[in-house]
Amino acid sequence: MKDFYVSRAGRDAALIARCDPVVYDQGGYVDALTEEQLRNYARQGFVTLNGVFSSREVQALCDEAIALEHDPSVREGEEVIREPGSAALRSIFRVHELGHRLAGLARDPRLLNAARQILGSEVYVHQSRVNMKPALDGEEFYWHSDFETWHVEDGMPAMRALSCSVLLTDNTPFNGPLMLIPESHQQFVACVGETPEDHYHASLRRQEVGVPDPVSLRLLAERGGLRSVVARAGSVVFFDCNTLHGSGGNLSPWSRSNVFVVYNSVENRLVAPFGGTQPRPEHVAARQRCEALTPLPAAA
Ligand code: 6CS
Ligand code: FE
Repeated sequence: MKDFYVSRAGRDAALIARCDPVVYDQGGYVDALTEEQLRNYARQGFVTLNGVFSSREVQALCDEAIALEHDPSVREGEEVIREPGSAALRSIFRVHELGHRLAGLARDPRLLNAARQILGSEVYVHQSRVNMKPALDGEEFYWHSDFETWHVEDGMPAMRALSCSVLLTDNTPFNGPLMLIPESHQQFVACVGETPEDHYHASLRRQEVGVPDPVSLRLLAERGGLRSVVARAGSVVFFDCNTLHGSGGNLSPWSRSNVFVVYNSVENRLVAPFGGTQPRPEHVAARQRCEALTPLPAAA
């Protein structure tokens, strides 16, 4: 399969123009987002919807995430990633299979139908996680394109996937809110460096390989600016697999917890990693369990 997005191939950094649509089938596959929301998503590479989930729904999801965080069998499992500078929990992966309410969230029509509309097909969960960003301890997620990793290390062929971040706590200017570079989804930043074997053990704690070079970052930030998603719990951010994003450390005394569900098109299932390394495990990149999801009935 031709590789349109060569990265980490021992060459200099480069910007490669995206050759995949952003919104497939002009959003005609299913009705979910408004015309304006779709336009915003296509133009800037993300869209924020405020007040999607009620405080009762958010509280129930929070309770489940906290229960997972304190569950001894989960804490010892491979799905748990700890902070680089402490033993505090940074992320729990595969939460859509570990938690009942989180499983329902992945099939909630408010999320799933938007993903089906944008990706123009049926979809499955490529990856899910809760990023806990604990109070005073949660370190940054450096700037990156998820697609660069999912293409090179997971074998995701095309840019036909998106992340849906549901805010479980208020995201404030002080607790490390998600930051994005508008319009950066239109350029693939080819990264320098080689991928170490089993790279995910390090990269999920602190990513240093497969991150954009400062010149490319500056160029794309000068073109599109920087946007920080400061929003209330219950808000949702949909962002394209190739939109550059990151988040700062949490210096506030309150944790910032967001759950991420990554939807991939069933037309874009993983092949052999384009970087030539061993495929990453199932809890980080689904290969076995990738049947199309059916939306749950809308909440009454
Ligand atoms: O490697 C990955 O799949 C993960 N890394 C980052 C920094 N974002 C996406 C994903 O959680
Ligand atoms: Fe990411």
